[in-house]
Amino acid sequence: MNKIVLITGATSGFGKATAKLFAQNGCHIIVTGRRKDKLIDLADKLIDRYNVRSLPLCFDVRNAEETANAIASLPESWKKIDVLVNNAGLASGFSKIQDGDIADWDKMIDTNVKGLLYVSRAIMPLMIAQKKGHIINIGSTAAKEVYLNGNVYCASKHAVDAISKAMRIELLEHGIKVTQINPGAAETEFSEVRFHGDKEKAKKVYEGYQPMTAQDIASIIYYTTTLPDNLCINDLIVTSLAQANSFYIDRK
Ligand code: NDP
Ligand code: 8X3
Repeated sequence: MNKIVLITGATSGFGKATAKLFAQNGCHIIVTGRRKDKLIDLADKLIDRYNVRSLPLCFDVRNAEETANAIASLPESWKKIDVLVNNAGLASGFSKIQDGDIADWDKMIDTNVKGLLYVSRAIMPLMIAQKKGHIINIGSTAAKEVYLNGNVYCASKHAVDAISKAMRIELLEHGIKVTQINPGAAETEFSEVRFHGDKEKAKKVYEGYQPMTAQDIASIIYYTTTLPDNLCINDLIVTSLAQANSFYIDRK
């Protein structure tokens, strides 16, 4: 495939699995995240296993300046980004608004909404200059529905939904594809982060049914990049067979 792909949040979960799958298919990968050791380790593995180029780029998407500087620091050959996967994100906390922790809200809004914007703001001009590109925003079923205690996380993902729609309109004349993928429950570090490291609570989220895996989501992300140039999957919801939506999971 030989494309250059930049993936945010590649140290874990969907991002890591996506980096591996694109590399397996011959793409060159810029892996980003905050955990430098994991980024370096992943980039080394991609190079060794798949014989592709890979560049670790460590930055916190919540920091506008750090993000802009990191993208600007890319060597010119790496700036020809074909695919941007805006995946970095998190849920933090699970309580009603009246009981909510404001630090959790800031974290989610700063990462899921502002971080996605900062990364996109830095990369969209590069794609526009190339007159091609594909932006894949990771939404959620929480971008489409609101569930009890999901409030600010759902709001942040609804914002991603609006941003994807805006990008699609504004990038139309530049021939740049914008895809939003909205997964339901998938077992990654996501729930552990949401429950602030409480592994027991995190495990319960996935009990009694078969949740999706990071590899499942990676295969869907990859698939959307394999369509002919004139086709774009705009918006896609994907859940495990046991999940109907945010409210109904068939737990045995
Ligand atoms: P993980 O917790 O496994 O991975 C999250 C990734 O985001 C990590 O690589 C983390 O890297 C990165 N990240 C978080 N905060 C920042 C930050 N401030 N700056 C840079 N990178 C950051 O979760 P998932 O793989 O499950 O989640 C990926 C995306 O998918 C998120 O947007 C999430 O909201 C969404 N999603 C997840 C679902 C699920 O059930 N798992 C379902 C629907 C959507 P690091 O810590 O190294 O910075
Ligand atoms: C992650 C899925 O149901 O926890 O976005 O919101 S859910």
